[in-house]
Amino acid sequence: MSRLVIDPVTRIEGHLRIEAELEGNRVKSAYSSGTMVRGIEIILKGRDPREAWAFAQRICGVCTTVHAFASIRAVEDALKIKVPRNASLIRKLMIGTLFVHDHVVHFYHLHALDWVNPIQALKADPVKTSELAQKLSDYEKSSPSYFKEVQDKIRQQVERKQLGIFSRGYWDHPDYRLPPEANLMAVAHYLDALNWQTKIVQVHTIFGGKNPHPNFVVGGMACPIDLQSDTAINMDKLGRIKSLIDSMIEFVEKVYLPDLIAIASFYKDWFEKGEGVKNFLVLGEPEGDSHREGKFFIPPTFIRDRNLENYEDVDYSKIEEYVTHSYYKYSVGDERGLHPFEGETVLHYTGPEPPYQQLNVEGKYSWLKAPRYRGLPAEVGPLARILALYARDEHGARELVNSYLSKLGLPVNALYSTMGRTLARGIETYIYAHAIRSYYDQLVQNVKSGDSTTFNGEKWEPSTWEKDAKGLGLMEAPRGSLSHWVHIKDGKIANYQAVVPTTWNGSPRDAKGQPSPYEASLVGHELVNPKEPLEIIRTIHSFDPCLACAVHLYSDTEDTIIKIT
Ligand code: NFE
Ligand code: MG
Repeated sequence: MSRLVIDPVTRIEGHLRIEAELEGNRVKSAYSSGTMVRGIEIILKGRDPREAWAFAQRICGVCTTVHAFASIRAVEDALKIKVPRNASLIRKLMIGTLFVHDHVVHFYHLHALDWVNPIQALKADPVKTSELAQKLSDYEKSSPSYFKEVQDKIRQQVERKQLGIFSRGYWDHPDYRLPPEANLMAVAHYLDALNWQTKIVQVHTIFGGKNPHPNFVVGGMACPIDLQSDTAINMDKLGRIKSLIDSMIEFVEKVYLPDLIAIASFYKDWFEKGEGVKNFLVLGEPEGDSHREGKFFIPPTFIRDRNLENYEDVDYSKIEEYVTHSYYKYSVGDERGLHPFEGETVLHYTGPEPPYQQLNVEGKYSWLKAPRYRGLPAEVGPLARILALYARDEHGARELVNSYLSKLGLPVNALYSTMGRTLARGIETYIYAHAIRSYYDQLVQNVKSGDSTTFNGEKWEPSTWEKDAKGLGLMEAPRGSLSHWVHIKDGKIANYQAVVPTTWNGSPRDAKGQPSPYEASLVGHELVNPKEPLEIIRTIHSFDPCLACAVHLYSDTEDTIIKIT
């Protein structure tokens, strides 16, 4: 038995270490460790809840906006504030844009090079590449000269031995299977997507002033609508939004999804590997802004042991976080889980002195807590959401899944895998891209009917608030279910907890020793060459890790950071 260490895992956000025990070249067990601590939850304590979003948003710069929305929704829930319809629709437009942006960036810039080899693109014939691209879709950039230009760019980099963004890949690994033309097409789209993504975030800059970290406000949106004004949201700006939405739909339909299917067709065995924990959880994306209205764009759903027929509704009181194998200490002992409203965050580092060779996986080994639902580990994210929509037959998910899987000649069970996760993310992007168009139409209709309110100041004054209030803010973020839990007392934040997608998926083991989705998904992987553990990277990347989201507290002086009672 030998121990393989990957630290840091790259092309993710934050600091992730994977240790795997190998028997020969086969992964027998795996451990996932967040190796960085930061400080946000503690900073919120004692602050005005109306400004919490601005701090919470800084938890992460990748899923920019989601922590702001979860925070705003938690505070609005606690203070029972109703959001004007325009503001709700604008938020939905921004959330949808984030999904399309984030998933496309993940596919090309964080995940594609696990399957695509840019060096082999040099052997491609640009004419044949153009033919291939035109067979897959009628995207306008598909001429032989376009692909030749991209190829010349890569050749220059290789000849100067300055690979830049493509440096340090495992380019000699034998399991890169695409023909040269497919490699060239995918690399061209990698570069194209880099440009495209800078444009579509304008949806955020128009409504929120900037990106990352747009401006928001509890109770509505900070952008005024006035069709006669030059500076407010007017017809000009709405027209710009419309063309950005068209560009998103075009890119998803003509570039992202065709590339995804083309690449996946060479890696069909990856629809049988990397399955994870068999339980899937969606805490829910409200149709408006409050989960209390009971209407959901993505309904709260728990799927136990892959049982799609008997999916379950979600009981939010059944969420608990464990610290048995995490660098924290609970007053009730480290074997028990705590609900986020009763959560404690007391740092307790018992790991080896860095730099170290190996984690002590029998004891504590990660800065991530271990959230569990009804005591079970559960995968959150695009695959969980697509399974929930498939089970409930909503948003056309069944037809979409069946049609993409049938192109590949695969059954529904193929979703429970590394490539299945990647496909689910693509299908979800399609659903969100089309939803944005409908939110846009609703917004324009509402504005044209004479309603221009984005903020009405309802309950802005702390004197109107209840003395003691608790709120839950739900937000399906690109990587999965995000929940913010706030306790407001006498106008100030008494306690704040965020339970985050990457914490669900990338946690360490819990009190029962149950592995997390990351840990379970690696077992059984056969490595061609343990010195280049591409197989592990493929599966870990399929979850799209973000460790900054998952660990977000810090103290260098105090032992006790935050205690929620
Ligand atoms: Ni930092 Fe995040 C998303 C959130 S993942 S990217 O999506 O919330 O833990
Ligand atoms: Mg937390």
